[in-house]
Amino acid sequence: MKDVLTPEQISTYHEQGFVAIEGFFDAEERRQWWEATEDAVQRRLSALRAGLESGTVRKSFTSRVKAPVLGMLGPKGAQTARNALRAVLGEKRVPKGFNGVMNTNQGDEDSYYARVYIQCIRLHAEHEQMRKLILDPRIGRVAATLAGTTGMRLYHDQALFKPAQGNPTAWHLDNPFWSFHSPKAMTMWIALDDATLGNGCMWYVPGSHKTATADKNLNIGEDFAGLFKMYPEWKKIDPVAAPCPAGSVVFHNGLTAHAAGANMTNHPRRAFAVAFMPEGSVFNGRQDVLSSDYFKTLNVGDVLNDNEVHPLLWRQEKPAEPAFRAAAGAGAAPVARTA
Ligand SMILES: O=C(O)CCC(=O)C(=O)O
Repeated sequence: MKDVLTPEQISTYHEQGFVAIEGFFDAEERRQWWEATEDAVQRRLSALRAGLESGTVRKSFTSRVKAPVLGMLGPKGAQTARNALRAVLGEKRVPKGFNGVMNTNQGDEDSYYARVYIQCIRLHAEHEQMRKLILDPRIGRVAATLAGTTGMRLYHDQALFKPAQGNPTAWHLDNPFWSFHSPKAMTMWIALDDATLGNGCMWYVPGSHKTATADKNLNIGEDFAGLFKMYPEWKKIDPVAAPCPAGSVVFHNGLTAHAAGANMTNHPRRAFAVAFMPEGSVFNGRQDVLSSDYFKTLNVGDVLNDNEVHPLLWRQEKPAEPAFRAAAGAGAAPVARTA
């Protein structure tokens, strides 16, 4: 893993609001990400199919972004679905983040949003190998260093598989959807396949994170460019594409405007996104991806520090007291610790 950042990468991230790192994962790491994600997604979709067939899951759809979109039939239905999920996943325990929604947008596979991408969220909570990959502290350290924070938590994670001939991903911002607001919120988008101009690579409006606000955002739906009605000043900025080979990643600020084109090819464009929350972030009242059980326990202003829901990925050790090389005597340079 290319987990040592250059000063140029850090300054590009702050100036442009995104930075692409080609070959971030080596061939073996890329294989592990690909296999684990594919397995986790297939298990989730099997659980969904089982739920639909047994009638415990209601067929529904929504264009709301990044949200669990399958409503269950009340608490009893949720319990049945938990059991269905346990049966499929062979799990002893269903994680706290699961409250009866299937955490996927495939409830109605013919809906527009279901054809933007197959979205399966919170895979770290139910798939051991995914958990290991996502919670790798080197990733947390890179994210924290780029964002300029002393600690990073996982906000959520999601597979985003744009199907063959899939719809484009409309222009939007990430952080305004989330349950906390922070100018240091961030997403790492991992290309599991080569991401090209033809199959729906990411696009960005450079510098847009500097003028975006938490109260103006657009749901990912059929209005592809509606965000520019809210931020007409961005029409003057040329969007930049970020095509990249499989194994590359793009980090983007949670306030940077981004989109992906349609998949014009006959093959899926598979990606995985990790959403980061700076340590110390507080609840803003939005439920977003939080389970209803957990959501009910929160008050606006609470620090989101439940390790089961938002695992701490990395925290900078307390900077040491200025240390001096013993032998060097007075006037020696302090030994600096950096993130
Ligand atoms: O993969 C896509 O099409 C969109 C990804 C995205 O919007 C994100 O990761 O924030």
